[in-house]
Amino acid sequence: MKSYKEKVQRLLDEHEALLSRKNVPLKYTNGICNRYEHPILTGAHTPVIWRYDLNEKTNPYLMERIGMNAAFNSGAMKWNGKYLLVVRVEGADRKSFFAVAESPNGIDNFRFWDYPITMPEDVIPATNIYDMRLTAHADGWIYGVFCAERHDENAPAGDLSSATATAAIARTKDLINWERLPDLKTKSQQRNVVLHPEFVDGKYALYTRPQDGFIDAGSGGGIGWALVDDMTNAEVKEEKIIDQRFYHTIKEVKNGEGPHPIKTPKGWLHLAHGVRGCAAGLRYVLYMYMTSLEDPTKVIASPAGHFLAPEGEERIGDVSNVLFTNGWIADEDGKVFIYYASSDTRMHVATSTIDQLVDYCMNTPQDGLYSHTSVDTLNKQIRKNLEILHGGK
Ligand code: M1P
Repeated sequence: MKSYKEKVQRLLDEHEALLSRKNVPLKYTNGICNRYEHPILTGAHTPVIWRYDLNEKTNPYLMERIGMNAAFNSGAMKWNGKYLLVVRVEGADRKSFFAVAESPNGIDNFRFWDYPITMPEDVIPATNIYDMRLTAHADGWIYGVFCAERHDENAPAGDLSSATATAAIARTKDLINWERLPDLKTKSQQRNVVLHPEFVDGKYALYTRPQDGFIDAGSGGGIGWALVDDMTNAEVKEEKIIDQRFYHTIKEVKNGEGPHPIKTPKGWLHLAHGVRGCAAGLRYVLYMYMTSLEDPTKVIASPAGHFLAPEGEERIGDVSNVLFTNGWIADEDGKVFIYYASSDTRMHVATSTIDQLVDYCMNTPQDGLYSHTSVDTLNKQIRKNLEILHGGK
């Protein structure tokens, strides 16, 4: 019979084994990026001290008192040489909150800081907050822009599902103490709002995702662009759609900017999610595009189709058939760590380089939007390859 102390030690040891598990790249790669063997974070990675009351008197059965359901949709940044994620942790009570996890190498050994982030509330408290995009802005602040969800007060009596989505804004210098700024003022509901890292024409620039309803983009949708004067009282006065939705593509139903774009000598490199509907429900995949350095609203590269789609266990979870991203880190040597979540359940990493991703964007054929244009594109490549293999015979 194990003593209480021994049982606690066993919990801690098992948790440590999970946290320190080595992560290795999968052998198969499509030349664009590498996936890894294990998820980097799950609900089980959250600290034992969050989930268990370790006092024998108040928890004699050593039960999990506060369940942690999932760890997903994480913002990312390099901070004091460490790879940092601001994770969307979801408790068993379905509430999401933010918590920082850090890793020495970006691919394994992610460990949560002892305390989650205590995010100050806005004037009207949000029921749920999630999906933070981090931006270390040229103005010296680190901004976190995230979704604040509230029950729709105009919903008919008894409708406890209708909600509203607003872009919430907070800023920090140390990722511990956050100053909450007023939510973004805008005509429509908003999710997936992302702050561009540089001033544009002396203003702050936001990627937006106007939407008619909480889930439906409706007549809205597309990735928008808006300039705002002041982040302490941010208001979208004009919004221009820079990346449209199209019929019968991976972003037919809706799309949304992922993390803020990475600046490269050839243009801004963007990672986003696209959504389409099917009999099984919504399918979320990741895609890329590039915009011009001179005019960040001008799309200069738009490879067809998805960059990453759910595979294997990624397909299954609380909201199946979903990949979502809101964080990536570009190292000085050009290595890129792409942090993505699968099925609203767990976090993964894939690695690539700026050169590979720019090549992917610039040289992957665009979507011609018709079956016959896809066949034309394919035929061109086949002809060129036959020439190489058989010298034109
Ligand atoms: O459940 C999939 C995703 O759905 C929403 O994203 P979007 O509005 O872009 O479709 C968000 O709730 C997101 O957190 C979630 O992962």
